[in-house]
Amino acid sequence: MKRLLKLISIFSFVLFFIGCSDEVSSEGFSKTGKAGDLTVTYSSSKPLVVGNNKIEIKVTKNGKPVTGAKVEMKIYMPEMPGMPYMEETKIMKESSNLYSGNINFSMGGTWQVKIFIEKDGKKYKYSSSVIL
Ligand SMILES: [Cu+2]
Repeated sequence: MKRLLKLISIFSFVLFFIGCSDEVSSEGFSKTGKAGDLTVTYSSSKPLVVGNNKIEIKVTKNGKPVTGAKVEMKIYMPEMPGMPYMEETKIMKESSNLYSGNINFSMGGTWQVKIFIEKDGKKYKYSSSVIL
């Protein structure tokens, strides 16, 4: 019994530290993935919150920034019991190799994220998700 208590206290101690280090590293937010042969990174200088978030999207091809593209970010949450389907779509504004805009996550939970990119008549889609 004593041993079990000791194990539990060590375990909660470790959890406490995992929790703390997570907070320290979540200074900002950033996720990267592929959309065809493009690399897409969407990020925020602050952790994502329920409400408004300034999102910056970087699009590169072979390490070089892709400029002059049409970049659209869509977030949505499927319908749930007692909660309707929610969606927001924003056309991101281009400036100094970044595409940015405000995204409003209207509630906590898992949001699906789609980033649509149109460049030289070609269409790309990056799929991701975030948990708030
Ligand atoms: Cu919801």
